Amino acid sequence: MYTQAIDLPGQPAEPSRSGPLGLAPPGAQARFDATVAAQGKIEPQDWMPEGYRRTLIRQISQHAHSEVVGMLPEGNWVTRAPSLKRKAILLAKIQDEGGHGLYLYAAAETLGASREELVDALHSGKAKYSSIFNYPTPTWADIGTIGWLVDGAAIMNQVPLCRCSYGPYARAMIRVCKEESFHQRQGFEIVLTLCRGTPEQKAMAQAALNRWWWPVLMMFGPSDTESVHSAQSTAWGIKRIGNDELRQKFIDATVPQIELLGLEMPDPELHWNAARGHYDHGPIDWSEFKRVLDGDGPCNRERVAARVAAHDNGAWVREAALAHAARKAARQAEKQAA
Ligand code: BYC
Repeated sequence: MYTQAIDLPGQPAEPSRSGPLGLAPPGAQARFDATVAAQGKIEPQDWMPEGYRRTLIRQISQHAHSEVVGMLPEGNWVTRAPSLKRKAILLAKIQDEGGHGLYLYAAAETLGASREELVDALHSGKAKYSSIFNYPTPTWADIGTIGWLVDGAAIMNQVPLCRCSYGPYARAMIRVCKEESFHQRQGFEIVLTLCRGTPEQKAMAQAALNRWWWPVLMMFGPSDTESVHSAQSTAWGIKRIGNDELRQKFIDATVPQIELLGLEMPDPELHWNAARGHYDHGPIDWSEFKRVLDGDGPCNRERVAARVAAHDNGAWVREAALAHAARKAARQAEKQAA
C-alpha cells in the first residue's frame, strides 16, 4: 500500500498531465470517459482531466487529515482507559487511524501532490478535515461512541468509495473499511458494557449519544441540494452515493442499535415512516456545521495546534530518516562504482 507512489515498471515516471494549455492528448478524454462509464479504474499513469485530479487531491487529502486529526480525541483517553486491555485496544485503534492517514497521503501523492504541501495546508487552516473531530471527549463513553457512531458513519461513507473510479483511492478504502468495521464493533461493545453496567454508566452512555448524534449526521456533508461537488464527483465516478442517501442509510441502520442498547432516542422526532420505508428525523442545525467548518467549533484551535506541535516535535525524525536514506544511497552508489 505504501508503495503506491512508486513508479510502475514500463510506465511514465510521472502521472500523465494535460498537455500544454491543459489540452488532452488525442483520444485521451474519450478513453477516460469510457473507463469511467464502464466502472473501470483510472490509474496514476493514465491521462485524467485536471479537475478530476484536483478534486481527488482535495478529497483524499482531507480524508487523510481527518484520519490523523481523528487520532487526537481518542489519544486523550489512552492513559485513562479503564483497564490494561482497554488501553491496548484503544492504542491499536489509534495506530490503525494513523495507518489510514498514511495510505491516503500515499494515494494523494500518486496524483502529483507533495506530502509537504498537503501537511502545510492542514497546518495553515487552508485544508479541511472532518467536522466531527472538533468535538471534545469528556468521558470514557465518548470513546465508545466514537467507535460505534463515528467509525460506523465512516464505514457507511467509505464502502461506496471502494468502488471509486480512482484505483489507488479505491484500493486504500478496501483495507480501511475492514479496519473501521472492527473499530465500530469495539466501540459498540464499550457502549453495550456501559449500558449493562450501573445506572451512572448507562447515563454516561446516553449523554455521549446525545452529544455525538447530530455532529455524526453532519459528517456526511451538506444536503445534496447544498453540496457543491456532488454532481461532478458523481459524474466522474468518485462519489457513488449522495450525502443525504448515506445519512439516511446510517440512521436506518443505527436506530435499531440504539433500541438494542436500551437508550433513549437522541432526537425526539426520530420515528419510522412506513410509507417511505425509512426513519424520519428532526432538522439538522446546519449553522453549527458551518461554524465548525469556519474554524469555530469547540476544539478546532486545539486540534490544529496539537498537529502543528507534533509536526514540529517530529522534525528530528524526518531529518534522521533523510540522512539515513542519503547515506544508504551513497553507499549503494559507491558499491556500484567499485
Ligand atoms: N467535515 O460538496 P460537498 C474517520 C465540505 S475519518 C468537513 O458535499 P464532497 C475516522 C467539503 O469538503 C472520516 N468538511 O463535498 C478517523 C466541501 O468543502 P471544500 C473522514 C466537510 O467532497 C479517525 C463542502 O463542505 N471521511 O472515519 O463532495 C477516527 C461542500 O461539501 C464535511 C472522509 O473524509 C465534513 N463532515 O463531499 C475515527 C470521507 N462535509 O472541500 C474515524 C471522504 C462536507 O470545497 N470524503 N465538507 O472546501 C467524502 O466522502 C466527501 O468529501 C464528503 C463531502 C462526503 C465528506
